[in-house]
Amino acid sequence: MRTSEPKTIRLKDYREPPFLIDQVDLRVELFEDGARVHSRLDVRRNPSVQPESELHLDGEDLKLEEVTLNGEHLSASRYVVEDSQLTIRDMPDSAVVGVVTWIKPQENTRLEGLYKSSGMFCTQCEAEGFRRITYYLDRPDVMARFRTRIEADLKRYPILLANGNEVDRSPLEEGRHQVTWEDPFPKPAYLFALVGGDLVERHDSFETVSGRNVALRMYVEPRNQEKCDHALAALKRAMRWDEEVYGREYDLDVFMIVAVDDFNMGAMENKGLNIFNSSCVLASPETATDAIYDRIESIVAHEYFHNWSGNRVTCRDWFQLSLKEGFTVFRDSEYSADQGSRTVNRIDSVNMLRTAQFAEDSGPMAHPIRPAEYMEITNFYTVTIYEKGAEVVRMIHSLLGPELFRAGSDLYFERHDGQAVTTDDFVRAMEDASGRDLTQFRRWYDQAGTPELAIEDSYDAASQTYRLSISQSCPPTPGQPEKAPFHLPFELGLLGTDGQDLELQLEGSEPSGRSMVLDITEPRQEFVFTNITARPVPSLLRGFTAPVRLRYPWTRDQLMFLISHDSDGFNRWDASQRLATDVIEALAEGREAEVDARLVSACSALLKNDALDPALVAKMLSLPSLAYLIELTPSADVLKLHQAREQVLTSLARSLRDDLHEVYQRHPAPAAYRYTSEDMAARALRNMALAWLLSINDEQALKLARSQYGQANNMTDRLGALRAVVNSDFAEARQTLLDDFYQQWQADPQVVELWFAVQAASPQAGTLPHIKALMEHAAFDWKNPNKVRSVIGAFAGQNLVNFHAPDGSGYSFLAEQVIRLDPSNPQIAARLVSPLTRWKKFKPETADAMQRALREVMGQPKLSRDTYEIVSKGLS
Ligand code: B3K
Ligand code: ZN
Repeated sequence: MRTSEPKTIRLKDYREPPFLIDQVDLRVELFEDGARVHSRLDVRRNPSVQPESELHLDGEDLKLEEVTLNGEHLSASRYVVEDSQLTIRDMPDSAVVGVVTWIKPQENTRLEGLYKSSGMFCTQCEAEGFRRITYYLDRPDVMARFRTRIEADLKRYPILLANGNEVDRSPLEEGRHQVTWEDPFPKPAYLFALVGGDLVERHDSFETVSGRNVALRMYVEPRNQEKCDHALAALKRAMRWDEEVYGREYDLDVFMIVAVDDFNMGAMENKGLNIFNSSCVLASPETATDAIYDRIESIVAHEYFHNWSGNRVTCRDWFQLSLKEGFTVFRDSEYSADQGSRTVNRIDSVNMLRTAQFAEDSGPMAHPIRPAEYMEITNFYTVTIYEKGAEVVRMIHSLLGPELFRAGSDLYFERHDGQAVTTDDFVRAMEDASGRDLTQFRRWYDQAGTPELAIEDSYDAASQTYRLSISQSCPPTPGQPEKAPFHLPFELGLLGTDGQDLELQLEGSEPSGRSMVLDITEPRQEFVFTNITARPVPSLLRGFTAPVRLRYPWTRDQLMFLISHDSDGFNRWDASQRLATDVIEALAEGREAEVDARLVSACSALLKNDALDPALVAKMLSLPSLAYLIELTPSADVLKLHQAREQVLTSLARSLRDDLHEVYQRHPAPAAYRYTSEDMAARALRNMALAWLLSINDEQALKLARSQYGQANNMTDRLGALRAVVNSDFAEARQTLLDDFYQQWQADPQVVELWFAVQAASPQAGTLPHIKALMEHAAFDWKNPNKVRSVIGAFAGQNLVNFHAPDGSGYSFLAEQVIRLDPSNPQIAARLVSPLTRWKKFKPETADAMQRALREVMGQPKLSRDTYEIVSKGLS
């Protein structure tokens, strides 16, 4: 166990910084054994706070070589160096503070600060990485202009990049050179970036709405130069979209994207110099699946959108993280919705929210989108801050409507340009522009937990009225036993007996169309609809207008009816999921022995339905994931749920075998790969049919899979065939294809990661001994987060039936890996351990074994702050 508990940082303790920094001049010398950072900071006292005589600069893992004040060496009595700070005594009102530090990027396995990834230098400074480069006021409310001069060996590192515009370059002695960059926009240090490497450059350009020409450049390792087209095309689409939808124009002369293989997360929005995990930016039809194409589209847009929502207007402190992340996720998901099918896009987001965020919100790490406290901020880059944060912004959008929302965002950007602000400033701009009062709505920012809406209804034939009552409650979360009611928009429709939407008229009001948005604010509200001639089927929470759980006693016939008729595509899908969930739960609990024929007929009708968007059909046919089923079940028995789900899958596949073959034939692969909604939907249906057929060991489907695998001109089809075979009982074919795949793609790390994940996530192939064997494989690399995620992360996060093996072996395995990883990369270790913290969801024996594994981690003498926070909260 750690000897001391890490300090808890609290929002209520926030104070303005006692000093400000206007200008930063950096000179970074890159060498093979380390880097020397010369920094000159123009520091002045913050006029709006009580003067302090000491200047405290943050620093971590730095070797201090020199301190100067206004160019004079500082005597040792004037400063103190401690573990995590440099203190300068008797600080004048303003001064140039000079600091020289020596750091070791080569040994930086945490991948925070300046580090090396496959031979290139790169940085990651959010949230608190800059303090690992030099001593600084490393907090987002200190915004400065940066000038960065990078010096390195010309041959090894011909490309030297930093934020802003290039202002100077020249050769130096001993085969070295320097490039100097200047960023005219004041920014917090977390947006600082630097890159040095031997990279190839792909050029493009973009003309902004006001006619300025922006150079777009993408820097990658030479072997990846053919994999840039999609990201560059997505970038240009995103730049145009932000001009059109938000009136936001890009502000520098150049926008750069760099791909690096070793990266703790997806990408980083550094000003003018976005750095991406290779797996989130590089793609070609042969190497990337449709899902990866979509992911790249949305992450490129997300990072670009941060230029306004995050960079020009940034966060005052890290408690405000959702200010930039929630808003930017909302922006990127609307962007993606505008590129393809809005409904399918919404389904994907909600699926993720209900599986991962609802689980977080009901677990020990539950926190509001503006948390009140943290030990390690890196642990708070969560699905709550991001995805629930985006849902909260979406609710403001629904409550205000698109025009007033746009007026609000215009006001927000205009009012706060160049400032570091709070979520409250964001809501206030929305209020001021719209005239709406969002006082009660603000509770979404400080109450954690997923609200539950219980719906009751009754129909009165005599008065032709339909009554709907909506009651809300929210379960307690750590530190918040009681919750006040939320303000939320609730869209609904009523389906008449013919399946058409009825005209909606609330008692005492004018008719309001065939779908309406109710304002929910009270613990219980009742709505009476008039002129309803027969009992309707309600279509509730259309488009998922609020991140809540819905309770309504749907009958299976009502769900069947919604599946066939609901005019809201999202709710059609939702009904299909509720029907399948109900059938699976009944089997798992032993209430039913056979799969309800109604589910079979609903799926059969879907397979034959030509009128619906095939992409929606594919989503409706996908059974709820095991993770989602667990999330819905108190005291979950994983094996029973898995078996029930498999029973449904195989019984559907057996009953619909001919239809599935027919669907497969009806969607042949076109000659060339196209990234279009239409082709992607066809691929989704084709690969789903294949997977279903292989789940019943259909020999004919195995032939189809082999030939699809061999002939595919794209990775979606190749991997789809491989995955279907890997998950089947055809053990020999599985091995043959896996070996072949590795042979063919071993030189491409991104594809090898897919190869790892397909095995690690497979209930069939991914048994614990096999996972251990994968970790011994030559391509596995402990230092590369993508490899760790694609084997250990995929096992614990996606291969739930093996991870939750009844003997607890999955848990102790995970604990062991977390312990091993924690000293070198605590951020990844802390992420990896979280599945164990969900123990309360499971039946008692399972919960006990999971806690034992957590205690094993907790017993380690030198646990990082990151892992300590997750594990200690996870045990409470
Ligand atoms: N802002 C970064 C995330 C940084 C995570 C630091 N641990 C990427 C993004 O959300 O755009
Ligand atoms: Zn972001």
